[in-house]
Amino acid sequence: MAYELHYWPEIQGRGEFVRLALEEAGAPYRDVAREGGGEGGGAGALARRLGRLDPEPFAPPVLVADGLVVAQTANILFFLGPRHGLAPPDEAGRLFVNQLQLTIADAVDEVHDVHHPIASSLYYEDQKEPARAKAERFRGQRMPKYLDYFERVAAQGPWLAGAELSYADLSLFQLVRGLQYAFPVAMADLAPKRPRVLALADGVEKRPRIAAYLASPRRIPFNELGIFRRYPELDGRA
Ligand SMILES: N[C@@H](CCC(=O)N[C@@H](CS)C(=O)NCC(=O)O)C(=O)O
Repeated sequence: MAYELHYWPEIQGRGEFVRLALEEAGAPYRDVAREGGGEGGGAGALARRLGRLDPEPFAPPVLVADGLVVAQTANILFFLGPRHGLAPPDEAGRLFVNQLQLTIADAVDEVHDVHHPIASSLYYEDQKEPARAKAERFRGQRMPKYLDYFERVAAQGPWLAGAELSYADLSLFQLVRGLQYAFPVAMADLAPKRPRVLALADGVEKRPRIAAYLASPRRIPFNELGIFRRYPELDGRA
C-alpha cells in the first residue's frame, strides 16, 4: 500500500525530509496535494484534508500509513526509519539518529526565522530590516556552530551514525544544499572548512535512488516560497 504524504504542493519545505526518506527507501507514496483529480491538489484541498484526519495534526507534513496518522517531521522519520533500514537496529542508535534529526529541525527553524524574524504571518517585505540583523548573526554564529557540530559527528563516519546510512544523513544533505542555495557567499566561506559534512552531502546526492529523484520532476526546485530562500541582501561573508 502506498504511503500518503500530505504537504504544501509548491515547496520542498519540511516535507522534503520525508520525501528524501521515501525516495531512498524506494517506497511507493502519493504526494497527495500535488495530484490533480478528485478533490484536486493545491493548498486549499490540503487544509481541508488535514482537518478530516484523525487524530487531527497541527501542521504538515503528515504521513498516513496503515491507518496511522503521523505528523511532525522528526516523528515521521522515526516511524519510517526502522521500517526501511534507514535507522540503526538498536535503541541507542535510534535515539541518536532522532536526536540528530531534531537538531537539524532546530537549524531549519532558525533558517526560516532569518527571513521571518517577527512573524510568519507577515510578508518578508514587512520585516526586511530585522531580517538583515538576524541574518548577520545567523551567518556569523549559528551556521558555523551547526556545521561544526555535524563535522564532529561525521568524524566517526562514513555516515553520521557510523557504518550505515540513516535518514539523518539524508536530512543533513538537504540542510547543506539548502544553506548553499540560500547563503552561497557565506557557505563558500564556511563549507570548505567542514570537508566531512560536504563529503557526506555529496555521498547522499550520488546514491542511485536519490540521484534519480533529484533529476525527476518530483523534486521541486528551491524557491522563494520555501524555507531556504535566496535573498542576496541576507547573504554575505560569514
Ligand atoms: N515542528 C513541525 C513544524 C511544522 C510546520 O511548521 N509546518 C509548516 C510548513 S513547513 C506549516 O505549514 N505550519 C503551519 C503553522 O505553523 O501554522 C515539523 O517539523 O513538522
